[in-house]
Amino acid sequence: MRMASTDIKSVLVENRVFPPFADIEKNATISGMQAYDDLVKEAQQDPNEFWGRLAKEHLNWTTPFTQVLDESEAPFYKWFSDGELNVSANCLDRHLGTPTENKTAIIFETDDGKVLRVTYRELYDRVCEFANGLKALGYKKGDRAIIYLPMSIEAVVAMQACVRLGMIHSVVFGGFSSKSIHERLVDVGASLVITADEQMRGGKTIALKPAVDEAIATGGCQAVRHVVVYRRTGGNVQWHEGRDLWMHDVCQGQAGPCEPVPVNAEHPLFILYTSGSTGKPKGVQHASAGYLLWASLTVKWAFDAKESDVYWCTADVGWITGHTYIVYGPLAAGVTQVMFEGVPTYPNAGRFWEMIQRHEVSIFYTAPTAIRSLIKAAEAQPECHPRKYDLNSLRIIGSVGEPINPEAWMWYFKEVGRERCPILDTWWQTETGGHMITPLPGVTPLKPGSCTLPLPGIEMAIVDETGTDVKSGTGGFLVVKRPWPAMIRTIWGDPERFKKNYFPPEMKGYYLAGDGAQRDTDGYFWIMGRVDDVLNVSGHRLGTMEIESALVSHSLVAEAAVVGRPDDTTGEAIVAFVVLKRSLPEGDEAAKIAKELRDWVAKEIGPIAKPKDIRFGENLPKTRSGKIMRRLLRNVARGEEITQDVSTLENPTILDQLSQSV
Ligand code: 6R9
Repeated sequence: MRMASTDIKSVLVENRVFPPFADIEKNATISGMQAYDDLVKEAQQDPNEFWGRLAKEHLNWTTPFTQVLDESEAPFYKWFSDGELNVSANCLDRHLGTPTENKTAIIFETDDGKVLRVTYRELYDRVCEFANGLKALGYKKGDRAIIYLPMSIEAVVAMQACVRLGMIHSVVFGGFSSKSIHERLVDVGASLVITADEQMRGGKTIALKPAVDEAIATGGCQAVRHVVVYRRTGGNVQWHEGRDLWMHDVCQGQAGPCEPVPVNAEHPLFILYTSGSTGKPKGVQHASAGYLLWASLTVKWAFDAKESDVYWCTADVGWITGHTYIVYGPLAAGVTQVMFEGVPTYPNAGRFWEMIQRHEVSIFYTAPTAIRSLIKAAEAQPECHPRKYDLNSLRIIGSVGEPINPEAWMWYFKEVGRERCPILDTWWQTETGGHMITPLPGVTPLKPGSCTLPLPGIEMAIVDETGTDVKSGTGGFLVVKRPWPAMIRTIWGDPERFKKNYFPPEMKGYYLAGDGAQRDTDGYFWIMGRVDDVLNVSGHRLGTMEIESALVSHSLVAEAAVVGRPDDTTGEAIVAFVVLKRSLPEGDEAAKIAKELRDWVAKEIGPIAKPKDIRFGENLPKTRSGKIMRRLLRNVARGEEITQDVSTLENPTILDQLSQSV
């Protein structure tokens, strides 16, 4: 593991503090520092009592639990494990017969600006209809479904319908390639795939079904019985009779209630793949009750969601943020939310602000990468500047996915939040299920660039390589000292990797997050970025090893090393150092091969994994034992002066070669 020590200088000299706004504090669910401290104390004094109380208050159980936390097989923790419930019933059925029943659940805006609305009642009806259809096809509790859908009400319906039957879904982001779908299909042993003909993004049509067809044709997917296709555009698709079914045909004649299947609290709710430092992406497995408890609780605590709020999370349902903060948390909390099919820059870079104005959004949650690109766009096209729009409806604005630099934070605060909306810089991960460190709008004084303080019940710490707490102001590894209900349960099919990765022996039983962090004298957390070989490009997690394996699987490539380089817009950019099996290419030839390799990576993993910069060399810098000197390559990628000893290099001229961009 490496400690990231760069890129944080600007945040460490940050000393502005913004106290909570009185109007927000007055009405907040958790109001005032005393209320926060009381909850923190309650959780510390008796965690079982604390979590047990919340699980009773916020979830509907078909069989109540009698035990809160079971540590007998740590780190395979179990929560509420003799209780039973259904997650879909906790998102939909619970609102029937209440005023929420006829409230709008989702305001869906298409890429080309059409607006569709469903109430909680209508969403319930649609989920039941589709779940009945799946049941009629023989799907049942425990079966796995791969979902490869665009942002749509149908995506929510598909996920909720699976969960209603006790099925386990694994959503694959629409930007991933057929190869990525194939890996996940085989790994989860899916018997069902739910996809669409095509998706619409930024005025363009992008086919989805061919990637599924290709993935299944690759082989090893005998378990797949059906491919259910949502007709989004009506574009041409190849049809496999007997296997492929239209979603509307599956729903045909299936109207009426569908009994939610009660499952054990620990029943896997979903598997979501994320990149790790080694090998293939890992299937993060979440459990039903603990995850949903935290999803709905953090919507109430952190977003302070109220009856009258219009909430909008701009993430895609293919990522954890879309799972927790679109599909599960807001529905369980009965919130009205906006959901968006398209991209922030179409038809122009004012789209987000225009949508906030149109739908009177009061809680807005997006990623630093989007903010940074919209800052640039606003400079280039003044008509798209947020100041041109009426953003008075906003009350709370949030950020997730990567560190938000103080400059971007200030712009977001001033230009979008108009200096009257708190920014929630929420730190969390696919593995944590929901927010872990975040300001609370009615409690926490804000410091630009800091995610501030842990939520009540979450025991965060920063430790050294022996698992010992470090002093404030010293960098170290971010860990969670006590289990929490929404934590990852295991890596699907690989419990050993789960233990090794997240609970290494030197960490004394703490959960190791994989991020470096520091705490200041107020106890505020400052995240410094990953300490493993995981890159964060536009908020997307990518393993350097994954990209390297994709590169070396190309017939021209002998060896490849991938590192990250800071980037103004995407946070980090991918730089690939490549040794070809042939002689060193030059000029047009080098450019041609670089393009071919970029397209190759897009095909192997997905366009998000395309290296921004490819550098060719006759060799890579290696230690005497043959290890690639990644730290040196990181310096080269950043164009930094090389200060370390390179005398052991066989051929120092390769550093000059590798400094040249194609
Ligand atoms: C929710 C999500 C997790 C990694 C995490 C960290 C980075 C997320 C952050 C942040 C600084 C924040 N990260 N939120 N870094 N400040 N507010 O993004 O999950 O895709 O699993 O990524 O993202 O490095 O370890 P995931």
